[in-house]
Amino acid sequence: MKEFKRITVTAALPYANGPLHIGHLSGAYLPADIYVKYQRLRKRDIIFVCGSDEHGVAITIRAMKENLSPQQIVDKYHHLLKDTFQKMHIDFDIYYRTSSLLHHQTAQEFFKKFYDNHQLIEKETYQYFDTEKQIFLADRYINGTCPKCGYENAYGDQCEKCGTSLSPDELIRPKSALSNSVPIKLPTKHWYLPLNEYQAKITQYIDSHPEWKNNVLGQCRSWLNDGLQPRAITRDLDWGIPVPLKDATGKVLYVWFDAPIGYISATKALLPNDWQKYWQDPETKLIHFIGKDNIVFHCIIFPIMLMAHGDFILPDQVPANEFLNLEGNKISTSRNWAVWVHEYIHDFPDKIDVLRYVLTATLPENKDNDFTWKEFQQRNDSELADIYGNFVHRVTTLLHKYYDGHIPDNIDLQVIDIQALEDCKKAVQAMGNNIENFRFRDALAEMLKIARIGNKYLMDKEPWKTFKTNELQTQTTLYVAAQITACLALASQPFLPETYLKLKQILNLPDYDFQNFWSSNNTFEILPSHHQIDKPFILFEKIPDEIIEQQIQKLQQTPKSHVMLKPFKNNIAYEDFDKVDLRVGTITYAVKVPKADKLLQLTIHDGIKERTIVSGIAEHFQPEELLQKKVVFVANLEPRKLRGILSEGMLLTAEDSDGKLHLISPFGEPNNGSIVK
Ligand code: B3M
Ligand code: ZN
Repeated sequence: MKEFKRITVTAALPYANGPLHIGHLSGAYLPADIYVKYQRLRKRDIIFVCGSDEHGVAITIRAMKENLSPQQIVDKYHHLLKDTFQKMHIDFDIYYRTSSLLHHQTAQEFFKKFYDNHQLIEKETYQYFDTEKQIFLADRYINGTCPKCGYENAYGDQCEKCGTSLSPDELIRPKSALSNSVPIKLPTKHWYLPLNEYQAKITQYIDSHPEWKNNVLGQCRSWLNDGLQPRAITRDLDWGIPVPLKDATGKVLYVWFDAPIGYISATKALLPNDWQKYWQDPETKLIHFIGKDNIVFHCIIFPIMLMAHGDFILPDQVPANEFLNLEGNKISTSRNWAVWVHEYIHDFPDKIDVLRYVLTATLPENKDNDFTWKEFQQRNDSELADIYGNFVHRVTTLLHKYYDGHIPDNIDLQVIDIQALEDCKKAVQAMGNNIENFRFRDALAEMLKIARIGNKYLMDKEPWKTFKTNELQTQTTLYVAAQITACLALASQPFLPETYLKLKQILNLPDYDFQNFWSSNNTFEILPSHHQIDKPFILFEKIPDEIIEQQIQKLQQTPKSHVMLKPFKNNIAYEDFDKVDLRVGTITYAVKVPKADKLLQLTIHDGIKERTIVSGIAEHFQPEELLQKKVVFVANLEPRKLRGILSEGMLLTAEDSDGKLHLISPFGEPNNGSIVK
């Protein structure tokens, strides 16, 4: 393997349009963090950069949905993301943002260099244009019928029903998602990066990395086999980095053009005078940690951008993970089928390491994997509490019981003792080797193996028995057991940062050079004889069934928060709308429907008489607060019985993105019975 002087590690820039879920952590951030923490222990020259991806349609759609400006959206989520990473101890050297001036300049410089060197193709094409809103429509903003499955609300880039990726031209009966109008085609000019010109070079580059993961190579080869095409690197959008040319008003850089450059901008912000070393020196190893949906961008398109620029090194490794599912189903932001990391932190503030542990143990390294709350509990109880915690607790309490918390002498070292230490050392080395090769699950298993070795060693030597018969041996046993505990503490650092700190306190851990595990000597001493340790405490509590049940329930009755904007319905004739008799009324009485959590029985004065309406709003309003409120209701719905009560109409409500209902009330004071149209 080639030796490198330094390492640049990036983790995919998350879109600042929503919170992190466990799939994000296990796809990219956790493995990256373990890798970096380990390399820092080995004293390698390494930087770890990340930041929020704040451009693109993902942001503008979220902004529309939350009724905020794109800037407000990225501000809100950037801070949430940053805070969540910090609390999970994902220790970036910098967490930057692509809305920063420095990044805008860096991305524009790339574009300008390509443009000035005539490396771009300028092309006019016909694109859908919304005449009402007066803008060109991004693919996501066009709805229509899917040509494959007939689903009526497919997007211009993908049908969510059958999963086919589409282009807007393939949609049947396209319409604008912004105004619902039928878009027209207008010519617009864009700049393309001729990926096809790099086909040979990039194929050679991919071929020079047979050590990459199979899932990564597979995707790259299939793309290359299809043949590369010129790709537009600009868009008509009012949010993003302006194209730095005179005749380009209203045009911005395509988000996938600017986002990977964000890694470079982040490095510039971190090391204003030294950043080139980490991006341009061939003795630097560049590693991108990403999820599988980003493979092509990092293995083909970004490397082509770097080649085209000419001053940069290319990624040396792209250890992309597959997907993490949740309780047997795909994680879905729009259906809120997810474990949100900030909510986990809120619910389990003292179990940060437990989540890190379980996610690492179940990383989708080679194929999709499943997270279940039961497995979470089981791994916590039987691995962290029973194996890891139990070992540490036994050793530290015995040291206090027999030796007042001092590390005893080791005069009686025998083969079995030395063997235990050697085994631990081998486990640490295997752990390191696995991390270097991006096998984090195996690495974690080696860490736990140290605790297993320790437990077995104690069982074999039974110091609680020898204490009465052979005290010298007990001393040696506990000396060795203390070294194993300290070794476990050190090996835990990349995986379990909080547990490491606790152990550091309990063991009163002196500075120890982790590098010593790689030196020739087979045994090791971390805690010298006579060293005094602190009082032990429990590292991992078992998790009661109720807590797990609560999480499973929360998932199942999850409010529809973080939903995507629902697609607009198809057009209807005016006559159809006119059939609906909407009226103003006043609520004169409200009471909960017995044994129905969701229903309120309302009496509404409709201008002529009082009528009863049963409405599913009981979880959102107290009956009292509704009294004398003016509302809008459907007056001519076929009456129907709900829970034995005849309901004569329907109240109008608006459901927001968090699933909360709001009443629709008239502005002003129209009479009861006033027609709404
Ligand atoms: N924000 C896509 C994603 O979050 C994108 C990654 C950018 S990495 C340069 O999946
Ligand atoms: Zn479809």
